[in-house]
Amino acid sequence: MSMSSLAVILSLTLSVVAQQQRLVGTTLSSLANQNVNFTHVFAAESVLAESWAETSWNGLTTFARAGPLRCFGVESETPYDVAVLGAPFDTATSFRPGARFGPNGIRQGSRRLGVDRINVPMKIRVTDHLNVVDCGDVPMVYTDNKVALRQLEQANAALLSKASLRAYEGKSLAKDGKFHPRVLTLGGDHTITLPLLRGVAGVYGPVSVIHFDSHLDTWAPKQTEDGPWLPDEEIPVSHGSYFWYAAQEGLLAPNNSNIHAGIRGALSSWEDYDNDYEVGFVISHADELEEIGWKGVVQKIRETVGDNPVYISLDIDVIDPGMAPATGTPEIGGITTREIKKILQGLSGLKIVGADIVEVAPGYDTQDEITQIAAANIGWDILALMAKTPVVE
Ligand SMILES: *[C@@H]1O[C@H](CO)[C@@H](O)[C@H](O)[C@H]1NC(C)=O
Ligand SMILES: *[C@@H]1O[C@H](CO)[C@@H](O)[C@H](O)[C@H]1NC(C)=O
Ligand SMILES: [Mn+2]
Repeated sequence: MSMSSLAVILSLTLSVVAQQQRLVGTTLSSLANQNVNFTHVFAAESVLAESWAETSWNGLTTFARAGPLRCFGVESETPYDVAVLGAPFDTATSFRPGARFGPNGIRQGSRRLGVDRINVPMKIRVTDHLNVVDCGDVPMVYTDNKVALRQLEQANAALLSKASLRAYEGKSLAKDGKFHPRVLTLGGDHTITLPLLRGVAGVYGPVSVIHFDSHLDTWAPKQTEDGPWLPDEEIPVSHGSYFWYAAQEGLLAPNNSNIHAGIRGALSSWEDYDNDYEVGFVISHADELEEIGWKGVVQKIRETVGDNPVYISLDIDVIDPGMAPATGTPEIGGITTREIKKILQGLSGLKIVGADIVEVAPGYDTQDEITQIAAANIGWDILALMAKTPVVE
């Protein structure tokens, strides 16, 4: 085909398109009510009121379209059952940073989910059982980790100290016998789990932790590895040592009733395993999934935590980097998103007092948001677990 005939076809095509656009424009503007009053159309009593925030890309972006709430501000008196809380903190990571953008990345990944939609494998609709709100992100300073972690600790404690919207038959697991909201925190690097555990332990006493991760995170702070630091300098908590501090503070349930699942990171020394046991954990390695399957992992987890109150902490690097590349310290040989869903389904009936999803660093994600979508769906499944089982003795 010659260049000139190509040009003719192109100009004809363009003029047809332009004509169609004019037609469509005319039809729409002649049909549309030019004076739509949005306040009226979306008023509380209107059938459209709910849909303002409940389609996938309209309204405010919250976690799985949970209602946005200014939990620390003018709406702090409004009761709820679960608060989703962002912890935008990444200044204690050992390798690539970026998890401060994790909370909004996970929210973005959750836009096709809904707390009011049926989770088919879990056989539940969260909003039939729980009122979930999204509190937005806690302000955490970027210049002083101690202050930042204290900010999160106080914000989390403020949420946990309230009474939840719903109360249940039977005795609450909380030390004060009352029913409190549960918090699902979106990280942030893994260091945030320390202040969060202080919160749940304050309400329930020591908790059994189910820790999904490719790394142990129970290492004692070391001058050589966490820095290097100069002699005599205080070594601050990092995303590899927060469980060591949690054990020192008595936040973890005793008798090795805490478990890591998905472990596969390299060690500096075989003694790391002795240290890990002393901190209070048992281990399910990623590669044993091949032999024992997801059912075997579930059995090991359930035997470990028994009937204790449970805190779930999930580092997105537990998932294989092929399915979740956007994280600070990726490790190959991870578990699949299908496996994590089966394992979470197997935890049905456990008394989940709180949870976090951490180490999502959206800057390293693919354009299709694969990691953020994986993290969001995991959060949605954890909400389903919370909906299934109230925190009752
Ligand atoms: C729009 O609707 C609201 C709520 O019904 C009403 O209060 C308001 O007066 C309306 N505004 C106009 C310009 O009609
Ligand atoms: C821990 O184990 C010891 C020894 O088996 C036992 O005496 C103790 O009651 C256990 N503690 C808890 C909280 O289960
Ligand atoms: Mn990790």
